[in-house]
Amino acid sequence: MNRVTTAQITRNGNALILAYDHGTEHGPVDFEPMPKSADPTHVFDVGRHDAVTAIALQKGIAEYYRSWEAEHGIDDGAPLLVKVNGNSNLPKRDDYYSPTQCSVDYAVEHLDADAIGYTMYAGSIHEDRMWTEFREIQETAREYGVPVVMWSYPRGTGIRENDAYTGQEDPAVVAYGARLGLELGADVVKCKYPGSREGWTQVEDAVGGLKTVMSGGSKRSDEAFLDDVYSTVAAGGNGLAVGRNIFQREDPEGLLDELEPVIFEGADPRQVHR
Ligand code: FBP
Repeated sequence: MNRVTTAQITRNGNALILAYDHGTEHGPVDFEPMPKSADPTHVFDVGRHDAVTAIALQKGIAEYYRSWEAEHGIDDGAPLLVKVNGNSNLPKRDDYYSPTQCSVDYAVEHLDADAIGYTMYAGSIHEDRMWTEFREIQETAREYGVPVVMWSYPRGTGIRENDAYTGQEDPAVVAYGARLGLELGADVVKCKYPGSREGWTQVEDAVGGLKTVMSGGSKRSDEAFLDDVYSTVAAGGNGLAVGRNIFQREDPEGLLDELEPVIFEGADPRQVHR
């Protein structure tokens, strides 16, 4: 079976995925800088901006999203990417692992998912298990013809013990994680920003043309954030999957206005920043 199209979550081949799974991954603390962002409908509304090509939600919020659309007659919401695994940071674990809590069947048949998302922690002692779980997810998604976005975040005991490891933004580590997206059959791979355009070039050199998107990271200034996104796209990346740098802002639409030409036209942010 061939790769499936990513057309439903891209525009001119690039993507701006609005990630809103932080209530799972980090907890309500991520909403404190902008309390209205704790209300999913606020973020659903932000996702209606033209720049957004998909919204990434955990199962329960995805159910809420579809009800919100139906109840309010909304037909211009962002395409839905259902994140089928995730974990909280509450328990003490022996290493990184992200359990699957939504089947691809449920995501597609009951939530009408346009795409599937899965976090892979290569380097953890649970890597082998996650590969097995990913295999089932990827193969089922292929049956439905929906694309799979891999959040590829190498981390954990095994990788930390490697003397050459300098952290999860080390370009060699990011490039290895991106390569795994290609090897394991993802259609898009989402990676930490490796600190520079050169770092992203190293990522592109590893992926054989697979679509890549930059992971937003913690909130920074408009200028710094736009620069990182520009460097990613200039190095051949296909855009962005972003949460905090959008929903922790007072005016998320203002930044989306500026991201749109950078991601979809390759514009230099110095020309678009107000
Ligand atoms: P941000 O843009 O806020 O970094 O969101 C991207 C993302 O991958 C989210 O989907 C996820 O909740 C979070 O980062 C996980 O980040 P980490 O595991 O590094 O804490």
